Amino acid sequence: LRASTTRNIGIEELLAARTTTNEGSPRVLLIDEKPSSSAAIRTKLSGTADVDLADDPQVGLFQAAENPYDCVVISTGFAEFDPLRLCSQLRSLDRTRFLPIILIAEMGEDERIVRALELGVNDYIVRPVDEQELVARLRTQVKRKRYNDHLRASVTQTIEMAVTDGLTGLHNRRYLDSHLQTLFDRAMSRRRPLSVMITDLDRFKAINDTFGHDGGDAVLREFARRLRKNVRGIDLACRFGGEEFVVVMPDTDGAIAEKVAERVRSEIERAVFEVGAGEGVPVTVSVGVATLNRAGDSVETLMKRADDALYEAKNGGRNRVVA
Ligand code: GH3
Ligand code: MG
Ligand code: MG
Ligand code: MG
Repeated sequence: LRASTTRNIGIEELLAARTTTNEGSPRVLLIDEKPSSSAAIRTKLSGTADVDLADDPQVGLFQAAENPYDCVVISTGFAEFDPLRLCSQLRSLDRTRFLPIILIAEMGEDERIVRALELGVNDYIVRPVDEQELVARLRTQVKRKRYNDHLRASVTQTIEMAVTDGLTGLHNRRYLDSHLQTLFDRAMSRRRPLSVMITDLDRFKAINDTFGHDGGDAVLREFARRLRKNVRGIDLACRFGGEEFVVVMPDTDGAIAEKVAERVRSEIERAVFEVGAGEGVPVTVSVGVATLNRAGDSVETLMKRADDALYEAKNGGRNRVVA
């Protein structure tokens, strides 16, 4: 039942990401100082690609970093600038690290070509430039680049899905487990405060019973939205499981954490939650807060204290914060 109502994540999204290939005309940046040469190359590529021209290597470098090109074509023979330096600059910038580079070399420049290939140039062509050869080499590079872009995007997406809760879009428990220790260690070594709060919706079973599982899910999504709105960007908010959420707050002492928790509690109580067509249901939440402030504290003791505080909030009548 859960799987059918939770946002469908997984293989379908991955497949979708892989089949939406970018089929537009390749965008090429030609870096060439000589107008006669650049005009000739441009003509040869005119039916294949949209070509921008940079007649200055440094301007070209900047342009390549700022625009979504599919390939850079560098013509050798700059008067005062080593084209190989341009190649290594392109390879050292994050924005152009994976951008294909094709070098157009003069006949007899074998040594320079070898060095260029060592620097990460993907392919080269020797003058006089044969149009069909240039087009074929360009197409190969663009195809490879686009395929790699898609692989990179789907790997990124897979990683994001693995640490995201599908229902609420918050981080999931796996992400919390892998980051809490890091945040804890950082706070310890910098002698900075660190607080956590655990929230648990009150009488949530009754919401499910009355409005169905989908109604319950709608409440969870809205709860997550209000929670996120009331904590800072650097706070780590996650769905811990079911209707329990955890927020880790770096650089936050107990007094501030309690205020944040109280703000969350009152924002939940303040307005009814929509469940289906125009139906509003009042929701409340109980919150336990704990702060890293004891010698010998660990992630486990900190979480235990927050959990004990939550238990106390429940026992004390719910819809309250215990810090
Ligand atoms: P209280 O916390 O105030 O003691 O009462 P409660 O009714 O909230 O009690 P409990 O924490 O035991 O119940 C949580 C319920 O949340 C049980 C489970 O069916 C429901 N639940 C867990 N995960 C989901 C989910 O993803 N969607 C929906 N709709 N319900 C869920
Ligand atoms: Mg619970
Ligand atoms: Mg419970
Ligand atoms: Mg509950």
